[in-house]
Amino acid sequence: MSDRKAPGKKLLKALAGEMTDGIPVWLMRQAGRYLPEYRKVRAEAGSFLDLCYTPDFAEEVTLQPIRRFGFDAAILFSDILVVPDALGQQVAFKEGEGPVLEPITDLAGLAKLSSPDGVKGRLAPVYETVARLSRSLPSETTLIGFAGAPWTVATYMVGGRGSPDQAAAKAWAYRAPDEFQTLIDLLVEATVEHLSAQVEAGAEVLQVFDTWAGSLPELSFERFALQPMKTIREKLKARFPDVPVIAFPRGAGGMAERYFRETGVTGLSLDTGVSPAWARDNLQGQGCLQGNLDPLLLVAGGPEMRRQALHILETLGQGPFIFNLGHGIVPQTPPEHVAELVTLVQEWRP
Ligand code: 1CP
Repeated sequence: MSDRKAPGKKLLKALAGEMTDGIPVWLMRQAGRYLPEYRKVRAEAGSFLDLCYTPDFAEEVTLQPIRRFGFDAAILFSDILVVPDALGQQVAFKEGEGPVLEPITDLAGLAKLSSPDGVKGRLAPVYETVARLSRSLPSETTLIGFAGAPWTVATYMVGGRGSPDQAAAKAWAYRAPDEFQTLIDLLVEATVEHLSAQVEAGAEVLQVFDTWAGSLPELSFERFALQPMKTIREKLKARFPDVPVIAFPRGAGGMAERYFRETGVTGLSLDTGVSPAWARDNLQGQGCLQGNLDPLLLVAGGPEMRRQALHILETLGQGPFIFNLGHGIVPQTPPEHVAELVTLVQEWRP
């Protein structure tokens, strides 16, 4: 494990429920196409997966936004779909199309996947990137490892690509819930292995992205979003009692309070639709919150971006809080707007 755990790191303090001098800030998808220096390395790497699996390149693009903006955290450059890739499902990232996988829609498809124990071996280059980052990051910067939540990863594995309604995964989950549960259970195991290996390589905080949690109706949300996160959290806690876990159950809405309490995660990342005052009154007592500026305000910049960022800071900045977006940075974002936002957050005091 890393020896970089300087007690003074602002992001770790906020996750420990402590007040910090200034609110820590990082942004989901802070490495990516909106940065010219990313596009350069991306072109050199060839395919997106080659970028993820080449430690020289992956380390470099993780560090780029830290150099430019001085964020309090660096998030490992990788993708949630390296897990299905490591399980032996065909994954490709097609230019202008996003991820394309060979869909798995039944038990016969599941039977072709390899065991979750093998994930650690096949993703060795990813952990090598984590180990390098843990040496190369500035001492005040926290290193975040991550994975997709089982439901969100399953939507890509079953649908074969991103979809607006997750219809393919829902079709299976509703037609044969116990069969679909087999896939979720496999992903719980693989996710715990993948996250554990990142901690062993030096990750100090883990974030689990459940991008499509909000499309599930209550009973399915309990079974396929809340329960798996609770199990992942328990298993990680048994192995690494001090490593904080942040969950991002995007679109959880009225389920957010139960989700935060019952999963036992350290921090909850709020999507753009959550009212900051509601979150302060109903969630912040349970732990650290993170969020939730609309990424499109960051595209627009100007007075409206500043006004809405201040609204979030003034409402949530009295408790343990990490400033972030409500979803990832989009490619058309001007880097100057990011610089302006970071300065605004860094200078803000209650
Ligand atoms: O250069 C490119 O063309 C690739 C674009 C890209 C990038 C920059 C993809 C393809 N993945 C990533 C990196 C990435 N993905 C990170 C690490 C870096 C960072 O945050 O700075 C992380 C944490 C992710 C997580 C991820 N991938 C999620 C969950 C979070 C979210 O944004 O909702 C999801 C759903 C994915 C799948 C994925 N990977 C890439 C794309 C275009 C997509 C979305 C596909 C869709 O539209 O459904």
